[in-house]
Amino acid sequence: MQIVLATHNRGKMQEMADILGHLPIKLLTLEDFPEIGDIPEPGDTLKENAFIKAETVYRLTGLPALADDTGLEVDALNGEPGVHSSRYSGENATFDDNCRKMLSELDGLSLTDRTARFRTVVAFVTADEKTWTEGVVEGTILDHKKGDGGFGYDPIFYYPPLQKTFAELEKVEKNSVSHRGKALRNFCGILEKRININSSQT
Ligand code: ITT
Repeated sequence: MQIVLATHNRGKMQEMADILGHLPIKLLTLEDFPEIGDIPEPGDTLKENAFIKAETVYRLTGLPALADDTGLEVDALNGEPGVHSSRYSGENATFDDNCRKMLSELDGLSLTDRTARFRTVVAFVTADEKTWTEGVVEGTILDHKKGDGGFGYDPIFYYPPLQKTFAELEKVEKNSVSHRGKALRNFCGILEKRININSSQT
């Protein structure tokens, strides 16, 4: 079985490949399909956007497609930027632009008022199946950047149980506790059942 990871974000792509690496499937990425450009994400929810990405890639490749849509929900900002996380500081925002805007929006707030969570929805689309799972991790937005691993908002997302930001964690450590790790392990359960059913029918 082959699955296309429907993302242009290299950080995500790497994490998804690491988390799914033990499964007996061949993982392809959008780098194998350079003709597929940016996929618009007009949905109002992570689930809608995850399905838009997975369905688009399934339609264009004819292969099972797995997409991830992720948002950072900050309580002091009423859950924003959420589904708008990638363009938080503007259309062509870099990760650094978005972190800076977040730090400036929360300027002056104490640590206890800076609670937030990452939420990931992964959507999987094949010829005969559409399924999705979710993963959430709770943390706090620091008042400065710390660490140089990961991507996106990782340098400002502090994870209290390990007393580090996500950018200070080893890759394996981040995947073991992250929103994406949780969503994809839930998905692995579904996929393993599917693989077992198919192999018992042959
Ligand atoms: P694709 O749509 O091609 O998958 P994207 O970067 O646009 O890539 P999202 O819309 O899901 O993906 O991401 C929303 C934003 O949240 C984006 O800026 C990401 O870098 C950031 N983000 C996603 N996962 C993250 C993580 O694990 N750690 C830190 N930031 C993350």
